Amino acid sequence: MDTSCIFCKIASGAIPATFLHEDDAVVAFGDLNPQAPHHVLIIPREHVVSLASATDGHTEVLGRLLRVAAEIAERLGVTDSGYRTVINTGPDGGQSVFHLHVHLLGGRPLAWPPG
Ligand code: DGP
Repeated sequence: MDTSCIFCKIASGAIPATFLHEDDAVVAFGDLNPQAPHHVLIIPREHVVSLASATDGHTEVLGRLLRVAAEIAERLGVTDSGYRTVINTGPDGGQSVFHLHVHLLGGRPLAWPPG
């Protein structure tokens, strides 16, 4: 745990949040600044700064993040309409919180390419 990391504090329960999913490795909660009717963040409990700093040792949890995203999408009822999963990495990727997270966005058509 990185005591200065907001997502570590959420994952540990130090900052209260409503989890849409929690298990030993992963938690999911709503984005503070939603960009779609459904906007969920899925994060590892472990403090991993970004996708760029993940290692082969994180292969299982990386897969788990995506499986949990698909399970939540199913529960939210957006599997058929579709949704987007995004991992922003580093400055050009638009990453603003330096704890690896997958965005799950759904509930409206999403433009491509992104800005
Ligand atoms: P990114 O730009 O990819 O690093 O996305 C970070 C997201 O995290 C952004 O959409 C806003 C969200 N966020 C930042 N701080 C908090 C917080 O304290 N709680 C929640 N739920 N979301 C947060």
